[in-house]
Amino acid sequence: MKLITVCRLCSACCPVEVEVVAGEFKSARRITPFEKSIVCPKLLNANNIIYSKHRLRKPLLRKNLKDDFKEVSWQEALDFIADRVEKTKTNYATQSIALLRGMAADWGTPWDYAVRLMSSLGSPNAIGNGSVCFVAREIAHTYTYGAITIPQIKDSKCILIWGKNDRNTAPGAAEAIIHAKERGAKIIVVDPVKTYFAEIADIWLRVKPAHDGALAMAMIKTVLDECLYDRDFIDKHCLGFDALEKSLAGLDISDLAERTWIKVEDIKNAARLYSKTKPACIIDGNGIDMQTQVFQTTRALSILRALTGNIDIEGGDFIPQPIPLKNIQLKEKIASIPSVMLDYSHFEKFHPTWGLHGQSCLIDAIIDEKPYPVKMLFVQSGNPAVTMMDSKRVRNALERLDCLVMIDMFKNKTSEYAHVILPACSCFEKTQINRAYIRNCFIMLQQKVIEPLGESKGDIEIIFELANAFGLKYYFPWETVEDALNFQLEPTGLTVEKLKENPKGIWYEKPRFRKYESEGFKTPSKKVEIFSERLADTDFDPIPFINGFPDNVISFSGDKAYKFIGISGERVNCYTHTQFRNVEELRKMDREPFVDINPSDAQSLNLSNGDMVRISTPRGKVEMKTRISDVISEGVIRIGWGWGEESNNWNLNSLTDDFERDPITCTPSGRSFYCKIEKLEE
Ligand SMILES: Nc1nc2c(c(=O)[nH]1)N[C@H]1C(S)=C(S)[C@@H](COP(=O)(O)OP(=O)(O)OC[C@H]3O[C@@H](n4cnc5c(=O)[nH]c(N)nc54)[C@H](O)[C@@H]3O)O[C@H]1N2
Ligand SMILES: Nc1nc2c(c(=O)[nH]1)N[C@H]1C(S)=C(S)[C@@H](COP(=O)(O)OP(=O)(O)OC[C@H]3O[C@@H](n4cnc5c(=O)[nH]c(N)nc54)[C@H](O)[C@@H]3O)O[C@H]1N2
Ligand code: SF4
Ligand SMILES: [Mo]
Repeated sequence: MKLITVCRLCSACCPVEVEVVAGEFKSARRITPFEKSIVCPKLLNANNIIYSKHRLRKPLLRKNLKDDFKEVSWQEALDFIADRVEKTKTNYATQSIALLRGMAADWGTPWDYAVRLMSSLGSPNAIGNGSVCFVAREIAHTYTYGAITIPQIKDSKCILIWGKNDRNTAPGAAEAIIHAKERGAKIIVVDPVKTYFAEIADIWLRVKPAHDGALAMAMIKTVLDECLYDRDFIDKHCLGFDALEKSLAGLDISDLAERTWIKVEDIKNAARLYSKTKPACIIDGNGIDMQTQVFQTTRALSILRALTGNIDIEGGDFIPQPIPLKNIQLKEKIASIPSVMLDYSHFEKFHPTWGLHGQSCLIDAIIDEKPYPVKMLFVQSGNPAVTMMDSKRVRNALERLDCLVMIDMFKNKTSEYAHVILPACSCFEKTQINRAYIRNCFIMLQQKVIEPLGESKGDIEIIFELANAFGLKYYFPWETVEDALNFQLEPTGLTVEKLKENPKGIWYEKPRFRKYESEGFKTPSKKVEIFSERLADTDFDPIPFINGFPDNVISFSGDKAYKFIGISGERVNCYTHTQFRNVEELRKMDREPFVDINPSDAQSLNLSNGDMVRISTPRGKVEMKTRISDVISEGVIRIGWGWGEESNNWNLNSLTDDFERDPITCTPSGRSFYCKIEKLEE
């Protein structure tokens, strides 16, 4: 039997066709509208992931961290958790119970139920990891023109790829870029690394890591100096153009260029190509996330889109038309309780259902007990002991908890600090609606194609079980997950049944371009806010970098012993972050992590390919083999990402810092930090 569903083995959320025989997952392939399709090794090995011998099939419990886990019944696990919840409520407060979400369970409907559980329990602390992922960027887009835009890649004539590596991380988007390029679209890449698209780009700007803000402002300055902007769009729909002009007057483009390691002429050429080729879109990515200036950098890119009139047009950057699902998060119940993120007020307000993604604040609250202690934590679909910045600090925090409950398909490094692990099933064993399919007008169901393995359950169902155990059934009246999804779908007139009848997805409404002409933008002024009153009112730069350009490479108080810029390694096709290295077939494709180093640096350090090196910062160290190549420039090393699950010696986040953060999005830098490199003798 062939069934269509959504793959959620990574956040690309590809539509896939699955072959199921006698209830067993056999194989799957991506569905793509493009003639040149990309094969995904994770999907090819989905059966090896689903039926892995390491999959958790029953709940695991231990009352003390020094004991071994024992398999127990769901009832026993839930009773234990409910008892710990009661104790935490009695000894502390409901807000001392928090939930930390990684990305794997998705930010669509599964996130809604997780937040609802915390709200009904009385805690505002449902915390996601989006401050180091795209949510940080989403705030900046939203503050500029009301929503995070969607690049209309396939119809674009000029694609500016800024810190995104779609060839490895989002095959559908990569196919669209290739499709557009074959039809004559120009490609500009901004990346310190020679990626697949950098190699085939018309212009590649090899930016100094974490200096994208200065580069974006230099491009904006060129657009203004050379009158390359769309005067009509600016006059009618933008606020603060004059203020921008004024703030740029004193900027010297050669000074900006020097900061970014790029020649003035190359910056100007890129700005000219982008603004003269219409329509153009910008694909911004994780390369600017995980930077301590992600907010203002993204604001600058958003302003570049607006100046050139590329917003909400065919082939430009589309303002999405979200599917109007019912908001079930019950946040009104906890509105009066401050969250652990109280110092980041813009985060709380920017979106009705996104919620809070400042995971670093959770660690602060556990360690410093400010604004109050957090004592009990649920970790759903995440591996914070490895994926959060400054692992030592994170582990120190996890160790202090009275109780840690995990919801996961596998044991991972974070499990070392867990009392209970509830077995989650894979994406192919559960039904949900992912954010990728509600954030815009095309909706598609991730439908269950096989039954859950052993006693594992879907993430939403697990939330129902927990709610029941905590006496919160009143807030979770649904008999099944599908009933709950139907309740959320009510305002749309759609049902799960209808989505199943249309497994390839439904256009809820047709995309409407230039919506701003009749509706304005979803900002307080209804205009594109080049100048933001909201930021000015709270003493943040109302125009990006009006008060200068901080050096975003974490310098650990400027200690000169650390002179290389370390950046976070490639996301290889065969893994998702720390996942899947326990799948032998995938491991064969990529056995171990490397430190990429430029030939001239290798020569001066007397390093040959394969030599072991130690990389250190004041936070910690890693030891890996060197790989000499020009994928990175002199003075920069790229350190394998996601391997901390295999060995503490390979954990990139032992090196990173969690104290310097973006003042608006709470983002620490997992991307760029000064470090030391030493050759290890055999
Ligand atoms: N230095 C540095 N740090 C980084 C990054 C980086 O590039 N460099 N990347 C950052 C980014 S963008 C992100 S999103 C985070 C990722 O951080 P995490 O979300 O913590 O990353 P994963 O390693 O993917 O861990 C996911 C966990 O979820 C489990 N899982 C998988 N599917 C499911 C499911 O359906 N349900 C449940 N309950 N569990 C499931 C997996 O077994 C795994 O244990 O890391 C961030 N940290
Ligand atoms: N195979 C696979 N796919 C994935 C994931 C995975 O782990 N594995 N994770 C998923 C998740 S959660 C996310 S968030 C996405 C992320 O997907 P992407 O946004 O593509 O993220 P990355 O590949 O980490 O980084 C993008 C590019 O930024 C560049 N970069 C690094 N530092 C800088 C900088 O300072 N400036 C600029 N301009 N560029 C820089 C990197 O060299 C890289 O080419 O991928 C998703 N897809
Ligand atoms: S890229 Fe691969 S793993 Fe990620 S969603 Fe698509 S098919 Fe699944
Ligand atoms: Mo992410």
